Amino acid sequence: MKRSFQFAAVIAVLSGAALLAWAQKPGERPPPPGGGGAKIKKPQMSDTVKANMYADNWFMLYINGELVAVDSIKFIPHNVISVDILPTYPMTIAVMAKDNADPKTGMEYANTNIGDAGFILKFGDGTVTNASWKAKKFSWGPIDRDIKNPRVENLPIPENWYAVGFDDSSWGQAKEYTEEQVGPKQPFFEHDFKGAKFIWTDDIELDNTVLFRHVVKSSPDGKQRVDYSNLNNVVPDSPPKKKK
Ligand SMILES: [Ca+2]
Ligand SMILES: [Ca+2]
Repeated sequence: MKRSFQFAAVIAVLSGAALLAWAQKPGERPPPPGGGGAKIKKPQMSDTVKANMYADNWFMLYINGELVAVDSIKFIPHNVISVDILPTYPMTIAVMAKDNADPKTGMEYANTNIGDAGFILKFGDGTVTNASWKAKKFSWGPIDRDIKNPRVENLPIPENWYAVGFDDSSWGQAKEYTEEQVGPKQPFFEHDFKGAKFIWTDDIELDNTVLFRHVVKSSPDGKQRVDYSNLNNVVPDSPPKKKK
């Protein structure tokens, strides 16, 4: 009797130590705000927000270093890309946007036209494009608007331009353009872009490949949201049953 009691006590101490070790696993993120413990609820669609983007003519979007959306139409018709995202803050948004342009001449429609550009974004948490975004041109032309002898200039796209830690401190600010200047097509008016501004670099006609970056420090709508970014390392409420 006494021996089995001692045995149970040893087991209890051992499992207590194991639990402590598990709870203090190095590198583990602190519990999510409001979570209060190791367990967090599974994210629901109500935890997501809608991300609406419109580009003249094309874009790709990264959030916190991960590719989230690619414009499915390279040129025309002008379309809206609308996807669900699970926001976490701080949120680093990085966008590559391209006006349709021949890489050798910077012109479009068989080198007959200097096309114009534009990009606008709105997330359901209130994140919008405006002049607070960073911007830099990487391909522009035709230089001096010379359409008889069109030339373009290019800068190499930096590696990891979309990474959270990328240094954009030398970049300029995005320039805002009016709806009249960009002239968005019908799909734009069928989606929520209220409060967002069209942006581009300084020359909306000649700058043909541009990068934008923006950091959203906390949710613009002030809503408290659970950080699900480490979800795959968290034990869910009900783990999937193992096959016997
Ligand atoms: Ca252009
Ligand atoms: Ca265009």
